Amino acid sequence: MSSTPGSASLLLFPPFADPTWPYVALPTLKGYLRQRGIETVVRDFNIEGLDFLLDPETMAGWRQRLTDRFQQLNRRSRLTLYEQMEYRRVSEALALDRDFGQCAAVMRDPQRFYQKKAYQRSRNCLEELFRLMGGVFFPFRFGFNQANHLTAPWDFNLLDHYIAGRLSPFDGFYRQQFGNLTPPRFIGLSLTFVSQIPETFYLGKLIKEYFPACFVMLGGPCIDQIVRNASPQTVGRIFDYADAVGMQEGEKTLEELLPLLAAGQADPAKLASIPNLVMKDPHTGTLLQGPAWTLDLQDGAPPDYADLELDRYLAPDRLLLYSPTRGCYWNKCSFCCYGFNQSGRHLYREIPVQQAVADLRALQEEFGAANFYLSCDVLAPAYAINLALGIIEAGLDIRWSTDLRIEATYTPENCRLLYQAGLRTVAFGIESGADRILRLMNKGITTELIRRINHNFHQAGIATSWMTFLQHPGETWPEATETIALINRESPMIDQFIVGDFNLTPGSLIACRPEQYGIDSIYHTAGDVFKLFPQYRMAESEGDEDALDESISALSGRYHLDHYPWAGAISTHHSFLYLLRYGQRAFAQGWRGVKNPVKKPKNALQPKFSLAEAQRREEAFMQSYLTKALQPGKGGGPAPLCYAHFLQALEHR
Ligand code: B12
Ligand code: SF4
Repeated sequence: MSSTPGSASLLLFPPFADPTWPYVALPTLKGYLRQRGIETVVRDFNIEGLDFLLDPETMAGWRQRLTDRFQQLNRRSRLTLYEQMEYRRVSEALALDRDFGQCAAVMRDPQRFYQKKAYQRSRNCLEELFRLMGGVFFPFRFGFNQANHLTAPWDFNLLDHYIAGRLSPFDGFYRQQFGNLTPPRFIGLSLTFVSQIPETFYLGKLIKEYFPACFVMLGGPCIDQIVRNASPQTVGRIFDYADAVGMQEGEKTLEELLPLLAAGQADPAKLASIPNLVMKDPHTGTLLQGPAWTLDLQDGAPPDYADLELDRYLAPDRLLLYSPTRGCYWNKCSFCCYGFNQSGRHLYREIPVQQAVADLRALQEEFGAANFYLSCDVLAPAYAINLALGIIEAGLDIRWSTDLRIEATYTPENCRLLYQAGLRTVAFGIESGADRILRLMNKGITTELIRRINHNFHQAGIATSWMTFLQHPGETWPEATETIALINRESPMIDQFIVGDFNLTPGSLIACRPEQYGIDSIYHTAGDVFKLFPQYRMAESEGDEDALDESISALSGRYHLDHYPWAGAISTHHSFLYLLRYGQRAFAQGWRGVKNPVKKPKNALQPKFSLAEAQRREEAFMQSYLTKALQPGKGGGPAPLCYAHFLQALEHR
């Protein structure tokens, strides 16, 4: 047996995630391992699987399923509430007669992508694909940023139901792939986003079914967060789906693990000493965890995208992600989990500028990409300026986008330099327009500084995006209004913005010291075994919610705003391309809305039951159910919401 594993080691990126560019983690791991003589193969099932969903044969199978189910339900004399919920979705899905493959083709077409009407039709059509899937796979819902149940969070009950029932939309695709694969020795699954949870666990089980001897490992920020916050019992159960979990950064873990597996030396005692690796002792069932390890970025290698078909992504041009820094140099904001993170993972680190410039040049030459997204928490201001100088000096002709903090260093002159180096869009965590709230957040910026620095970027020709949110604990209504007023006043210099709502992030300063922020209690729902969605209780502040909503709508109406991954959302590939093509104000005017024509399919089936009535009943039930299901138990215990509770509530209504 050779000491370095060959293509026997696969790194897989599961659906559902952004289909417009390849995510950076697995190419980063591949590049690092390759430099050390360890070969791996990266597969992006997120994008490969999308082609499977769009395949006319898949669609024909789904249409048949929808028709059969519709006829079955339509024959009944009455429907239960749950059946009504499904019936409505199935009926609506049957009415969506589109050529989804053609819609995806528009996204890859260098002319039609930039025609706003064609673009929006294609975007709407792809959203309809997910509505159609909502009928086929009821009660599950999917999107490029979501994969969830109607209402319950993913717990093991729900996951097992999903897996045992072969309910994944990709089931056929996975089986095709695994059926043709030489048994791999190792498969690493990257669980980065919450929206990848069901497919990751599904794949874990399926891999074991096809390749019982294969070592399956999970890694990535989402599974890291789960293992850090969930109970030991929950963590223990993860090993029913995988042999090990890689916490934090995976470079060293795989550098040590893969040669051991290749040499057939995978005994638990050896594996348990591998950095960042967590596994279950096969004899005692206790959890074993290797020492924590963080990458010195000088030892990193550029991401290796060679295994990926870059023109398969839903965009007319190539854009690559590159992470020149890791962590945040500020690390203090109250609501952000990096600020209070006990691990070294979010320690701020930088790839030396000369190395980063050489990496960008190599990526440009090898993969023919001139567009980059610097994918990291933030660049320190001195680093951003030096990187710009390095790019200019090296004569690199690239365009890029990234996140920066508002800092006094970004003078008009420095912003011009950044523009000259190719920076075209920047996203700022502005958070609030009220100085008291910025102080409460430990944000280290003031509204005066925000205005001045944003102005400098905008004037230099760089499109600026503001990320803000309302309802930080302790925020009053007048303070929320100040945020909207600030965006309003500065809007001639703001090219994109978002006004979100506060979400309590596990591991943040607020989550760790809730009493300091006026939070009475933090609890989870019973189904949130992964502890991803903390709920909290605090005294509510009084205010005119409708007036605030109206001012946000009025402000939003002046822009073209959208959600991930579309043009109009912040830091997306599509927005970047539109800003490059149409300039900084590409989204700062409302676009004329485009409605896709409703085409009734031939031989449309006639629903016997009223869909409007089914919707009314569902909404009424959900409202009353959720009001109760989200109430914490006695003494701040979990709220009852979970898959089993939901099914019971339906039965007993
Ligand atoms: C840049 C960034 C973005 C960019 C680009 C995202 C993209 N799709 O390409 C933008 C701004 C668009 C974005 C959007 C979103 N993001 Co974001 N993003 C980040 C950020 C700041 C950096 C990511 C990065 O490039 N890291 C550098 C790479 C090299 O590190 P890595 O991915 O962690 O990989 C390493 C390890 O995790 C590990 N590893 C990874 N996979 C595997 C596999 C194995 C087997 C092993 C052993 C190890 C391993 O090794 C890798 C190398 O060291 C992270 C925060 C962070 N610091 O990680 C959040 C983060 C990834 N985003 C997050 C979220 C929530 C989102 C959104 C869902 C936000 C929203 N509300 O819509 C969207 C989703 C977009 C989508 N559907 O794809 C979460 C994900 C976790 C979660 N709870 O879901 C993070 C972790 C932030 C957080 N703490 O909440 N994001
Ligand atoms: S919100 Fe941004 S600046 Fe603040 S600690 Fe988090 S990453 Fe750093």
